Amino acid sequence: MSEIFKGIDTIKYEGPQSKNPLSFKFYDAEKLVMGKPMKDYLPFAMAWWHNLGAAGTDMFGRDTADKSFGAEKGTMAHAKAKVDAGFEFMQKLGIEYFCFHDVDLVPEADDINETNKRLDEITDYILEKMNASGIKCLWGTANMFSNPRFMNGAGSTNSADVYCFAAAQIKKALELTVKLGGKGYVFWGGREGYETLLNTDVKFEQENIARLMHMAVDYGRKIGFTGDFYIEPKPKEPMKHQYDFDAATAIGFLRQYGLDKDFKMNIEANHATLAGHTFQHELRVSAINGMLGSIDANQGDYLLGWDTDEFPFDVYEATMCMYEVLKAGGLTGGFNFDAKSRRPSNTYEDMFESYILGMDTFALGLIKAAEIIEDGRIDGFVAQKYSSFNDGIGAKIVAGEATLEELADYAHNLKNTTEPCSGKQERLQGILNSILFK
Ligand code: XLS
Ligand code: CA
Ligand code: CA
Repeated sequence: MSEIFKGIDTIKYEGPQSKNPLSFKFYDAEKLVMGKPMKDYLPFAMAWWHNLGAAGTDMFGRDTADKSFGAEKGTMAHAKAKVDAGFEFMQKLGIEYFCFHDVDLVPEADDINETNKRLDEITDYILEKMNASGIKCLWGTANMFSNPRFMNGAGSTNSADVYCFAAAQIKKALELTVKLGGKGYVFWGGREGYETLLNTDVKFEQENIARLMHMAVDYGRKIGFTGDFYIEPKPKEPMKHQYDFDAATAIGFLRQYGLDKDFKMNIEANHATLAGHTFQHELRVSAINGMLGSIDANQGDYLLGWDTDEFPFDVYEATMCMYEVLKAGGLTGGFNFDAKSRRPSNTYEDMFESYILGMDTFALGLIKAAEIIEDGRIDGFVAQKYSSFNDGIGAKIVAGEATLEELADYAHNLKNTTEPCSGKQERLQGILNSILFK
């Protein structure tokens, strides 16, 4: 196997002063942050589909990048060339994980049995590469949205036959995830939703999705999958309305159908903003419900209303993300760059520079989030803000020992309305800036 990314060596940390575009400015794998090496906080993953598959096609134009990696597209030789390219790429960047959909790995055949044979063959090859390199699988998933049969949904389809096809794909993708030692298994419900309620039985569709997820959990546990199942919320696109709208909705669904013990959230930044939330909001909602599992690290564009899947460069967002992750005690999953280089960024060098940008952005976010926590002023302010609940009547409320009558009596005896303290938003934003730009 010959080198694919010729002229691009292993990417090294050179520090923020370096002018070398093919170097890390902030990601220094072994650097200690709050007592632990940076890489322990940041299990980065390569998204097979974007990095090795997406070549720039959009609604208005065809590929701009060459991702044939020297083989004819649509063949098993190409599937293998992608494996070679992917492992060389991850090794040169020091990325320890990858994520995949079934159909990212091999060209899908008309017959599902033939597709599965191809999947067996390619995962044997991937496993060899994993054993030789130490690279691991973060999560696997089944693509149940591209094939025309899923036009009315997979778990939410009207057709029992299509539902069975979805089950067959999940079964195989779970087997592959177990074979590759994946830490997680993702459900992203791209076509689980509706365009109009005129033709949709929402209750029936949601119950059927839950049934499919239960069967997936049962089968996964049976074949030795001990990791987390994830729902990846997204409010829309491709459907007008998707059932896993945001973290709160998905958590409610999981609890309603008794799936909450096996599932966590895979939060994607771009999906958060599509739902009208900040990335941090979705992480916080997941974390306080004990369901912060994994992250799809990308960003959207506030001027565009769709899922642009850009490489993250917004340090504010990355900092607040890492603040949430640190406060939650880390992730059981990792940081999957579900992101693609912009269409005109069409060279091999751009593939590397895109990942360098993403990894540096999260490294900087980690450094700054640790500084916020060590500084203590923001956490200190929040603790102080609620301090009236630390003793007296407040403590009684929190302990669940107060009655409504008692609180009313207490209020009636207060001479004046006491003022809640100032929210000090501007001061806190100033602190954030002073930590970010010191
Ligand atoms: C699409 C999703 C998808 C999931 C995995 O918007 O981000 O790529 O991450 O199916
Ligand atoms: Ca996306
Ligand atoms: Ca995603």
